[in-house]
Amino acid sequence: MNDASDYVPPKVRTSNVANGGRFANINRPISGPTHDKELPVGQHPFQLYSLATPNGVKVTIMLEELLALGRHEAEYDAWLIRIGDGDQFGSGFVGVNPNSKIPALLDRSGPQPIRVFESGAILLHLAEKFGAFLPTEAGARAECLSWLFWQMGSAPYLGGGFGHFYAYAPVKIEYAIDRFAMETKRQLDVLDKQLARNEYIAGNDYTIADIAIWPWYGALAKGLLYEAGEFLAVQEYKHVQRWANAIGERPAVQRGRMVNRAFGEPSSQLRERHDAADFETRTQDKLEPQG
Ligand SMILES: N[C@@H](CCC(=O)N[C@@H](CS)C(=O)NCC(=O)O)C(=O)O
Repeated sequence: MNDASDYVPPKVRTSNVANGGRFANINRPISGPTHDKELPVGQHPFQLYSLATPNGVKVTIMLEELLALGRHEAEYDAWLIRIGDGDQFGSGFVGVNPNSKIPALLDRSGPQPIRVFESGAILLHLAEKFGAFLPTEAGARAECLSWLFWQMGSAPYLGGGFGHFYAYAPVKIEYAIDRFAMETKRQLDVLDKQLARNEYIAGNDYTIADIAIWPWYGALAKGLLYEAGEFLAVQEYKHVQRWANAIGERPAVQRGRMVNRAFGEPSSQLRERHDAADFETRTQDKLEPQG
């Protein structure tokens, strides 16, 4: 280990000194709104407030998959929440998600609006509402939900643990990187063994388990997360590679990845989505053509 430290935690944490890490400007130890700001509301039954991070993309993929099935009642307005600018601490957003994290959904399809936060809860809410991407037979349903909740429990090790210390922390701490890289590789191995025996995560069918896991572990396997493909030797996970490629080719997945995206190639950014035609007409390259 190359990073012995003389830091001794005090009895009570009181420090509010910025630690220089990425996101240090938005992290704080209390919850609740920092400012008054109503959320916009469009004309569709579902109002999504999000950003195209892996957690956000789960929901836009789900909505695009439902629309691809011909379920027009799944039409949605997707509003951009810039977490780097603190939009998640506006009073309207906190009303939809008291935890101030994207994605947050307002289901206005019934007599009273229903708020749903936590990406796993949103996937389950939509799957149950539309009777899609969630098996009904008890065993298959339990398998699907087990993998959905596996993802919800595992991703913080990948993102908050490995990704944070490998890519974002202002210092490289060997102990932390090694501890979370080991866990991330173990998770990839869990998935690889599961996908050696099954076409999709939960069996023969494409489900919300795939929709939840692909934006994290599929992206990781394709070297799109934290520039860590070589470090984690992701090519070794052959079955994860096969599955990641197959899911990535789905048109609804390709559309879902673009929604609320405010980074990357301008043609890949559909910052707000209010209509299916927006994919053709309102990507950033069309809204702000260069030169
Ligand atoms: N468990 C939550 C995690 C959501 C989450 O961590 N969202 C991040 C972006 S991926 C966020 O909004 N961060 C803003 C912040 O921490 O202030 C879920 O799956 O919905």
